Amino acid sequence: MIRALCLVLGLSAVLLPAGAGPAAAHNVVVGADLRIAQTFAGAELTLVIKGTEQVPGPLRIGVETYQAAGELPIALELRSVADGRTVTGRLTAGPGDRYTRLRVETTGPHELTLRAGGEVAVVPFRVLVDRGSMWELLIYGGLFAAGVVLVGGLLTGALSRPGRAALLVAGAAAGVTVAAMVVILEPRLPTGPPDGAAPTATDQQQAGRPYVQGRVTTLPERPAAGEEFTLRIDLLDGSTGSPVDDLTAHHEALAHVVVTSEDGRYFRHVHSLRTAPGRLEIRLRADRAGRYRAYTEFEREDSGGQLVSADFTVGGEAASPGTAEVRSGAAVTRPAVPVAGRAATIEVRPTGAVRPWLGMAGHLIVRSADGEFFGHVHEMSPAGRVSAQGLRFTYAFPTAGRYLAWAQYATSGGIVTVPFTVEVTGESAR
Ligand SMILES: [Cu+2]
Repeated sequence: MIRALCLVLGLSAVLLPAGAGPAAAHNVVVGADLRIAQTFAGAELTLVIKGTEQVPGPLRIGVETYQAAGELPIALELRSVADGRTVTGRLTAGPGDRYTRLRVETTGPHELTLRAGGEVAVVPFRVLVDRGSMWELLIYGGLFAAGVVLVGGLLTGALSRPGRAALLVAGAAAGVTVAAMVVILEPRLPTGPPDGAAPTATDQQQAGRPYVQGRVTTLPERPAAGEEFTLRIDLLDGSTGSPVDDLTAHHEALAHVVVTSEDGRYFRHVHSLRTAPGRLEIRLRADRAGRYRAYTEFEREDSGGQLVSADFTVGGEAASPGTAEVRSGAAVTRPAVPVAGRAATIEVRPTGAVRPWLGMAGHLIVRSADGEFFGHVHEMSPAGRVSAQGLRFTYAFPTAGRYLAWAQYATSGGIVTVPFTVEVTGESAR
């Protein structure tokens, strides 16, 4: 009997760590990493804030480089919103992953400021730590009680009072049973919010937050071909008009910005920097004059994804109208001429080992020839395990016509963009 109890105790000890699962929260998950893509001084980086288990304690902060622009020194400043306490550090982005540690003293809202190449980004996030649930107390409490009663039982047994010893052993068994049940059930039991979590959203917020009005401007107002300019996206709440500053990281970014020229020869998929509450900015350079369209994808907390698109003009010498570059064989569509409204498969053979980027193996960006329609499709194979056929995208083009498409993936050498065009036929053509 006692040997059997010891076995159960041993099993409980083995099961315990598995029971202490991470609690989910918006934007950050306790014990998990926050990953936010940022385009900094022409480099495509992903800022990583490692999940932490202990506060006060060190917070690991790093940058992973997907498209390098040489070595890029970054000054870091971490500020607690609650008490204003600030710590500073340094990182140099470059090939590979670079990490440093900054000490955090409190849980709750923080701001991480990054300064590099004359640009500044302020990333808001929350430091969350699991509070330890009441169920864990039950586990430890049950085991502790069992231990005490068991020792009592052994001593009583040694003093040859078998009746009382049996009673105490039964008590120990009850304690172990409670602990074991909680260990088994714990992943399914309710836990409180982690320490540092945002106040629970109101019912109204949970039903979805108001639509965002995007105001897109360029600085200068009319950029010149070949010169750097800033694309600014101001996000305003559709009902109050105040800045929208509750973007949640989706596909590893606060916002995904795609800029294409009217003819599709210019294509950039970049990750804007948050420069002020509700304000996103990205530096760009367009080499030819003409009309351009910027598509910005983002997601508010407790709300679905949203797309804001806006046109702007780049001045200078008028460029001769061109057509999107088509690399035959780089992308294969099945069927060769997709039918509107029916799923088609697009296969892209990568040039090297694929490295997951923005949380997945590949991205496909699709635009109608006139730019009015914009779609973003994801490769569905598990990260890091791309099939022999290469990257596979499944997509149903909405209407017949000509589409411009760009497949993107990352290798250790950088981000590869494969531009191609797709002619889509109408249902009746079959
Ligand atoms: Cu993106």
